[in-house]
Formats: sequence, structure tokens, C-alpha cells
Amino acid sequence: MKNLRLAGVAAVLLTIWAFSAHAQQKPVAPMEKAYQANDASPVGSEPMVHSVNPKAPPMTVAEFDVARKIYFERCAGCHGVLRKGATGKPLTPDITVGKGTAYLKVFIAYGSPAGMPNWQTSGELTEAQVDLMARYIQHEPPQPPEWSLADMKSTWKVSVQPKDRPTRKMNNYNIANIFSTTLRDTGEVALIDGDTKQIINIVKTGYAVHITRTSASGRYLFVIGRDGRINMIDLWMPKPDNVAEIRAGLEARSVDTSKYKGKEGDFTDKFVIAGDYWPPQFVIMKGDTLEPLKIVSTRGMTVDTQEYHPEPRVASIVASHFKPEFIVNVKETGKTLMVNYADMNALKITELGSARFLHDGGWDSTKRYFMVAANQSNKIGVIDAKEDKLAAIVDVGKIPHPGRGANFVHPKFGPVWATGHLGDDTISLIGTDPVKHKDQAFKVVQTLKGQGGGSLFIKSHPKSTHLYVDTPLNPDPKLSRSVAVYDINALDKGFKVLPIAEWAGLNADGGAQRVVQPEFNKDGDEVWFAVWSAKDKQSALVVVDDKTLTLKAVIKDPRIITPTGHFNVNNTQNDVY
Ligand code: DHE
Repeated sequence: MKNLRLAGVAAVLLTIWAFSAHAQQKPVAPMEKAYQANDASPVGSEPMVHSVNPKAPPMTVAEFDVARKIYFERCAGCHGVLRKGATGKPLTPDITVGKGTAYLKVFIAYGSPAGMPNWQTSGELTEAQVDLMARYIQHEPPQPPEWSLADMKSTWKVSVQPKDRPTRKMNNYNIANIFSTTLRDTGEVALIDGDTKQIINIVKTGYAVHITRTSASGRYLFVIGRDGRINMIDLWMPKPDNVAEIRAGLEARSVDTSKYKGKEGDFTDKFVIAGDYWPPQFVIMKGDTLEPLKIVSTRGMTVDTQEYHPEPRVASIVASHFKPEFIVNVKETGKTLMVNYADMNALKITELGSARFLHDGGWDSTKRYFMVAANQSNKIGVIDAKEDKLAAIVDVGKIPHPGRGANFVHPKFGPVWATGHLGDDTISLIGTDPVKHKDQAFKVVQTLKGQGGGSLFIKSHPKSTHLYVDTPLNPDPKLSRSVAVYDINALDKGFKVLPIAEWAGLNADGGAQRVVQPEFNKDGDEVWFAVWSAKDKQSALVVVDDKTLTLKAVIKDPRIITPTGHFNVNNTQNDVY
């Protein structure tokens, strides 16, 4: 009997292997999986209607609720809220019912070579939970609610009205050198004085807070949490703090502010934009109060097969310096939307087809070309913000993840923009000067070998001769706890390793101590790193002297819990990287 059961499992595993091997979907690297499946989707706690599929195996309402919770905690990041597929395959009943519970159970329990994690054999789900999930995905996906202007307004608070705010800077901080550090698991940011390395304030923000952007004037910070909450912080206050907040979506990742000043008007600090994962839309708000003005849906057709996608998530957003435009990158459809905000009642949107699964990106040194990673396509799309066109699509390494990337002048090839990769150990350098270095423009001019895969962020500075590459998601702790540095003028010599976590001198308590995101100070002579451990373990920030590559300071404080991204006010305001 046992042998028969084993033979059955083996047969299903073989089918899965064959199915995966022939599937169009590219395998997901384990490091990418760890990254995607990091967070419970906040959408999971929203009320949803249960719709039962009569052809699917029965489930009680209680079972359905448990399965739904597991789905939003573990699966939605890859398979999508509506299970239409993203990094993972689609899991809609038209596909899953035909496969049957036994097949699906083996798939979930053992995983697949195409990248599905082995949830049961890894110990993350029990056999009973696997059975539950196999039945759940044969039912109709419950749809989370929409989020309208009225919903947004019901969460909108202006704690200090513009008329009651300071008319000049009321503190002695060098605000251009303040760092806003994400304290991911406490839902806060730490505002740190870059000159004295002292904490100025710990400000409450959204759930699993993600990124900070600076307003064009440098006065305001906008912080977004994964629950779509945006906090607006006024750096002119005696003690910088929140002045307004709103929930701009039910799940979100990106925020930016209007930066155009020119012939078509002065839009400095005029608008704020947030991009939602759910509902799939972006919203433009007033720059001084966060009052929501305009919501635009991103539902629509994919760039390649031109099929309807019901939940294309908004990934990176950046403000153009050439036109009154926001550049909005939509993940699942692979489209870049050039959103002209000059007339809020007649938004003009130019749609550029890039490549699917757009994620993060940054400007080239002239701020004309936005370099955006299509991470599952292993490509970088080059968006020309002056001509509003796709200038090129460049093949790079496996799963590019640049953050905002790094710009520097290559001794041989002139200006280049660099990205590291999650899925391999390379760093791709792309030429960005179509005038003086035409032959190299928008081509990979050199591929460097790095410490390893699992890289998230790369950074340089116009005043520095160094290029820093982190590897926080590499499974080898030696690599995830250190950073590689290249001498830009001697790239062929390879890299030097800085043992950042060791320099932090944290308690030897088993914390992950992942070294994440190099970020320069305003003057470009120091580089800051987060040493990121679990919520109950000690973390720190480490400051390195860029000239000597030696330790300059360690910032340790019981309030610095799970630091990840950190954003220097000046460099974020002026897109310096
Ligand atoms: Fe991020 C940028 C989405 C996980 C730290 N991250 C971005 C951007 C997107 C994104 C779309 C670009 C924003 C922009 O420029 O407008 N991030 C996602 C995810 O979907 C993902 C993979 C999984 C999730 O559930 O959220 C994810 N991100 C993480 C992390 O686990 C990181 C490492 C730690 C953390 O704090 O959450 C992380 N992401 C960051 C940082 C940036 C970022 C620090 C900004 C980089 C910059 O230099 O601007």
C-alpha cells in the first residue's frame, strides 16, 4: 500500500517536472523567492466576498478563511491577489480544477523546478494546511474591495494645516543631510542627523514601511507603507514630524513628488503621486496636504501577448525633470506611463511598451533616461523622458535589481549606469551617453563579477571613485553580511570586501545581520549601510569613510529596529546616485 502511494507521488512529481520544464514561465531563483514572499499582503485583512465553485472540493467557511489568510501571507506576492499569475503561475479554477486535489497537494508540498517553494517538506506548512490550500485554489479567488476617492478621503488627516506650519526653518539641523531610515517591522522611520549621527525623531508610519522620497524643495518627506499609508513629514518644524497622512491604497510600494520647473510652469512641491499594488491604480494628491485629486486605473492589456490583466501593480514611479510628468511603471502589463499632470482635469498619458514585470530603476546622470528593470525578463528598459519614447531595451544578467542604480564615468566607455542582480553574481554596466559615446549607448559595455547573487542595491556618487554592491539575500552569511567595493578607475582589479556587519559589533545573538543599501551622505564622502536583523534582535547602521574605506561610525540604539532602506534628503531630492 505504502509502495503504491509512493509510486503515485512519484508519478505526480514527474508530471510536475515535465509541466514545469515546458512551461513558458522562467524559473524563480531562490533568492528572488525569499524576497517576494517576505511580507504578508495587507490586503488579506480586508473583507472579501466568498464565491464557491461547485466543481471544486467542498470547504467550510472556517476552512476558507484560514486558507485565504495563508494565501495572502504566503502566496499572493508571487501568484497575485486575483491569482492571475505574476512571478508565479496563474492559479484560477479554470486551470486548477482540472489538475485535481492530489496533483495540487504534491505541487504545494514538494515545490517545482520552476521555482514553487516546497512548502510542506520545508516545514513551513503542515500536511493539513497543504490539503486546505489545494482545495482553496480550486475555488473562485475572493476579490478584495476597491478603494475610491471617498475611501481615501475617509482616511485623510491634516494634523498641521499649511497656514499653521513654519514660514522658515525652525531648527538648526542641516536638513539636506538628514537620513530617513526605514524601520520596517515597527512601522516607523528614524530621522537621523547625518552630521552628528544622532536620532532626531522616530516617526510613526504605515505597516511594513517601505520607502521615503523628498519633495522637490527638500522641505518635505513622503513615506509609504505596504498598507498604502503615506506620511508627510515637515523638516522645517523645530522637531521634524508628521503634518498629514492618507491611505492611498490598500497595498502599495511607491511614492514621489512633482519636480518639474520650466516653460510649462513651476510644479515644485505641487503634487504627490502614489502607486498601488491593490487596487491596481495610482493616485495624484495635493503636494501640501495629500488631498487626493485623481485616481487612474492601471487595469488593461499586457505589452506582449496583449491579454487583459485585472491587477497590474504599480511598481517604481519617478518625477521627470524635462516635462510636468510622472513616469509610472506598471509591473504585470510591462508598460511605462508618462503621466502629464500640467492639467489635472485633462491628464495626458503616453503609454510606452517596455517589457513585463517592471520593478525598480533610476535616472542616468543627465536625468533624461530612466533605466527600469524588467526583472523577470532579465532586461533594462531605457525610457527617454525628453522625447517620451522607449530608447532601448538592454539584456542584462538574471533578475536585475538596481534600486535606483549607480552612475559613474567609466575610464574607457564614458558615462555608465550600473545594476546588480538577484539571480546571478554579475554587475552590468550600461553606456548612457548617446552623443559622445554613441557606439556604447544603451549597450552593456562591461560585466563585472561580484561577490555573489542576492544583490539588491548598488551605489556611487559624483564625488566618489567607488562603486558599492550589497548582497543581502545571498544564502552565505559571509556575503550577506559584507559589501563589495570597486575602484571605478581600476575595475579590472576586482573588488575589496568590507565586513560591515562585523564592524557593527552586534550581540552574537544569531541575528541575520544582512547588510543592505549603500547610501551616500550629502557631501559624498561617507556611505551608510543598514545591518538588518530580525525584530527581536539587535540591528545597527554603519558609516564608512569613502576615501579610506574604513569604519567611521556605528549607530546603535534600541529604537533602531529592522532598519532597511535609508534615504539621504539631498540625494533623494536631487536624484544623486
Ligand atoms: Fe522594495 C524600492 C517593491 C521587498 C527595500 N521596492 C522598491 C520599488 C518597488 C518595490 C516597486 C521601487 C519604488 C520606487 O522607486 O518608486 N519591494 C517591492 C516588492 O514588491 C517586494 C519584492 C516584496 C514586498 O512584499 O514588498 C519588496 N523592498 C523589499 C524588501 O524586502 C526590502 C529589501 C526591505 C524593506 O524595507 O522592505 C525592500 N525597496 C526597498 C528599498 C527601495 C525599494 C530600500 C528603494 C531603493 C532606492 O534606492 O530608492
